[in-house]
Amino acid sequence: RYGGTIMENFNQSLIEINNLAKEEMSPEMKMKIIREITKPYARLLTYYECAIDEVVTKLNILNKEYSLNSEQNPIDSIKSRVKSTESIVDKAYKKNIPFTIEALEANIRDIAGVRVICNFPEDVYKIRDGLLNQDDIKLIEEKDYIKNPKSNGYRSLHLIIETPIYLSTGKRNMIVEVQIRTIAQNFWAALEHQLRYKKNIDEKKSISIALKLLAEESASIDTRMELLKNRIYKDNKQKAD
Ligand code: 0O2
Repeated sequence: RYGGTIMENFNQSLIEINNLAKEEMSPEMKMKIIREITKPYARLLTYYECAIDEVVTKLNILNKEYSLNSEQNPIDSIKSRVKSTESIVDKAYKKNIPFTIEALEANIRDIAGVRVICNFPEDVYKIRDGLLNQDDIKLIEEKDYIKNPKSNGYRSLHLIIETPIYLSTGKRNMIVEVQIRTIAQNFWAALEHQLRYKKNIDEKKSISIALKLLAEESASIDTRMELLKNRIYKDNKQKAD
């Protein structure tokens, strides 16, 4: 797909890298992998950026349409990113994925990531349904960490979807990971993510318990806020009728 001698050289260096024993991964080697992988990967990165643009447009349209119907925006904000090459190399190395463009594309499904922050829990599923109802979106996998939170308390709805981008040469299907969660779930996840990278903590166990309790408290706030919102809207609707 990428053709020519660059690809042949690239594949040769990848074979060399793949032949290395795990313990031989030095910082210099990591930099070599990053450099070798960058050229052919740049084209792929652009395709992932295009796929993100497609998905974000779809989400913005849904948000506008839902607000027309109900005077409420289900989406607070949307963030997106293409995974850095360094993170890709780290993930591939950890999961024993060969360092070839084809293998990376087939096995790392969060190279393109879109995070949708919703106001209320029911908005998460509204956005999910609105997105998956579209003809050109194919659901590959769904992980519902809201209905089934992770053992540390993490809550979020993850969708791995396939979406087409239209190039001058034709259609190309791309994989995008969409994480949908509430403001409260996002607040918790962002702080937990920061704390997770703090090494050498003495009270690891009690901190994990505290984080889990905080996740449960914020889930309870989400539920109560949603009940309140539904009361307010019901009240307003009755007055209008
Ligand atoms: P980053 O830097 O956020 O991109 P997979 O991606 O399917 O190979 P996994 O772990 O089975 O790996 O996927 P899963 O469970 O869907 O989680 C993928 C992403 O969800 C993570 O990406 C995080 O963004 C987020 N996530 C999952 N669990 C947690 C958690 O406990 N706390 C927080 N804060 N975020 C979480 P990456 O690749 O870890 O990193």
